[in-house]
Order: sequence, then C-alpha cells, then structure tokens
Amino acid sequence: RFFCFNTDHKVIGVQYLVTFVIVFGLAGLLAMVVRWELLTPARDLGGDAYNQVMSLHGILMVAVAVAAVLGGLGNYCVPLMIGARDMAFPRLNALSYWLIPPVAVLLLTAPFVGGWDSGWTAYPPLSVVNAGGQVLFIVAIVIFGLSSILGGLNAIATILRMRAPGMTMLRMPIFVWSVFAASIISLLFTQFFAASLILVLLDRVAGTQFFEAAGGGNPLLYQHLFWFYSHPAVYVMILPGFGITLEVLAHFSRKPLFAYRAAVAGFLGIVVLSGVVWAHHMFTSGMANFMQIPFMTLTELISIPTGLVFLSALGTIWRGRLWLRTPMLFALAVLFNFAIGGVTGIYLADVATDIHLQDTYFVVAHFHNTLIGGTVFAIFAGIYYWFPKMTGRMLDETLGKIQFAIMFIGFNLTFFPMHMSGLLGMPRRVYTYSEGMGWDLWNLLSTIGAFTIAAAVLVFMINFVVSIML
Ligand code: CU1
Repeated sequence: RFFCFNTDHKVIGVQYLVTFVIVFGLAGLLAMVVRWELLTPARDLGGDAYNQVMSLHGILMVAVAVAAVLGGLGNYCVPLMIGARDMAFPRLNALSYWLIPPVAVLLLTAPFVGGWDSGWTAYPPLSVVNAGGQVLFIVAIVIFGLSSILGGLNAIATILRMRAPGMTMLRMPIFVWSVFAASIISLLFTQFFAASLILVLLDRVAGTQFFEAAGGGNPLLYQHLFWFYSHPAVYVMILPGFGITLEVLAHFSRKPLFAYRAAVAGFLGIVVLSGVVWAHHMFTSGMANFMQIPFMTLTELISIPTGLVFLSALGTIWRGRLWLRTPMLFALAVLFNFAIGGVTGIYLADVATDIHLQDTYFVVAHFHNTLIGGTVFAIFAGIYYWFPKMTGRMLDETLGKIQFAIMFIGFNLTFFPMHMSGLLGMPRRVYTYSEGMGWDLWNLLSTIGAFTIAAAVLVFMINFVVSIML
C-alpha cells in the first residue's frame, strides 16, 4: 500500500514522513560535507563543488521543513483530530504526494548536468548564466510549489468543511489551527516563488530580460518576488512545529492548553504579518532607503503574535506536573532553541545591526536555531508522540532520551559558535576563510557539533528500525 497511489490520508501521511526522513538524512549528509570543508581554512573540495553541495543542502532542507510536518503529521492527524473520514479531496491529496518523487529525481540528477551553485535562493544574475543544473532546479521547484499549493488548498477545505458535528473552529486541537494557518500561507504565497523562477527560466531560454539591467530589467525585482514567498515560507515551516509543541507540552504537563485563544490569535497574526515583512532580507541590497524603517518596524511586530504562542506554552507548563518523556524533552527544547533564534532575529530585523550582520554566519546561526531548533526538534517531538498511534508500537524510551541528549548538545555546539564567527565577520557561503581572524576555533566547534547531531540522527534511525522490527 505504501509504494502505490493510495488515497487514504493515513497512508499518504506515512508516505510523506518516510520520504522526508530519507531526504532529511541525505541533506544532513551534505551538511556534514559542508562542515568538513569548513573544519579548517584549507581547501578540500574547492569552490565549485562546495557551492553545489551547499545549494543542494539548502533546498533539500527547505523542502523537508515545508512538507514534512504539513504533509506527514498534518495529513495523518488532522482528519482524525476533527472527526473527518478523510481529507476533503483524497485523490488530490495523493497527487500532492506523488508530485514529490519527480522533484527529488530532478534535484538529484542536477549535479550530472553541471549542478547549480546559486544556493536555494537562486538570485539572478548568477542563476541566469550558470550551469544547466539550474534549469532542473527551477522545474523541480515549480512542481514542488504546485504540490504545496494543492496540499494547502486541501487542508483548508478539510478543516473548514469536514469537521464532525459539534467540532467548532474554537474547539479544534491547537495542532489543527497551526496546520490551518500554515496552509493559508502555502496557498496564497507559493505562487510567487514559482513566478520568480519562471521569469529566470524565460531569461535563460526565451531571451527575455526581466533581470538583465542592460536590457531594462532589474535583478532586485527577483529578490522582492522571491522573499514575498520565502519569508512567509519560514512560517509554513515553523507554525506546525509550534502546533506540535503546544500539543505535547499540554499533554505532558497534564494540563489543558493555557490561553488557547491567544495562541490561535498568535498563529493568525503571524499569517497576516508574514506578508508585509519580506524586504528585511534586502536592507543591504540597494533597495530605496525610505523602505527600511517600515520593514524594520513591521518585522519586529512579529514578536507580538510569536509572544502569544510563547505565553501559551509557558502558561501551560507553569505549575504543571511535568512528565519528562522523550516528546516532552524535544518540545521543551523547541522553546529554548527558538527563543535564541527569535532574539537573534531582532538584531537582523534592525537595520543598523543588520548592515553589519548581513551575509555573515550570524544569519546562518539565526535561521538554523529557528528551523532545526524549532521545526526539526518539533518534528522529533511529533514523531515520538504519534508513532504509537501510527504503528501500534512505542519508540524505545531509553534510545529516545539518548538521542535527545546527544542532539541537544550537538545542536547548540554547532550553532552557538556560528554567532561568534558571524560577529567576528566570517561571511557565509564560502568554502575557505582567512586565518588569524579568530574564526578557527568557532569553526572547529561547529564541525564537532554537526557530527554530534549526525550521531543523534543515527540513534534515531536505529531506534526506528529496532522499534518497528521487535
Ligand atoms: Cu524573512
């Protein structure tokens, strides 16, 4: 059943989860290559190979973060949580999943036609003139975008129309609300990423000059279109992570969720604000100066709805009788890790500090704190929490705690030092770096940390196999 076109939401949820756990493993191996290269300033791979590895790591991880929770746990849990028999459009649901394997094939064959070296952001002019792998990347992302849009549409229709009698919107489990909020963003914003890449494709193959300054085009136009999707996309990645975290915190604190309505308002506030903050990625790119203060202010306003979510989380564990099982440990770690990612975000949203921090390792540290420390830790909380529901078996608790301990230490060992190397001015997206700048020690620690995370994921894989087999 799991290798065929199947319209059952549980089967599709498992298909998504298994697929993205594998993609996560692959993208993680690429991260090890990146960290190996950066262990010392010496040149191991060289610039071309490094850029391709870094680009592939970026886009695969973005895909994992966008689709693993929504497609996997969202598909599996949402119909069960609202008392629906299945998703609103079961065949569309299966289609959304089966659009993913071609995406994987395109991305993984790209290295054989020269790869692409423009990162997951694919900025022109580089993305218009580089090797042919870029074309495969563009086609892959357009297909992946279609899958996201259809998935978002399906989830929204399901949540609005398929609830059992008596399941009003404000009685829905908080995870369902988080899927609903993220799906609105998927449905509305994904098209802009696809559109920006199709314009790049036209510039490459049809002779248009959308991004060619000599022909009257403007490369900055791409960045506006791209970030108009890609900032909201970070909330597609984190909102369902928040949803899982709140579910798990409530369960293992043995209390109902605190300030449920505030958390819902927080999710919806994030959806609204997500569409008006994109230019915070462009403070140093030559955008008009008068746009800086409004975008800074709007971005910093995001702290308010995010603060509501944290209020709900902290109020839930406050005076709870905490039961520190593996899912709970991961959920508590989400709060710790994401708090760091949130606070460092303020310095990046602030024009004056961002001018210094832009394109340094501080940025890399910031978004890995939110996306690994937040989303990936939440995915593990969700997998440990719902695995028994899916399989009828528990994941091993001892191995789970070992995985958690190794991963929490490894994660912070990897990304805390990146704040330091970033503050010292180390640029991101480089395969080598100057000696004598004080960057060596921090890079050594980051690399040790990265391999520690890999060890933790290995423990998870062992736990998964052992728990399924025995
Ligand atoms: Cu952003």
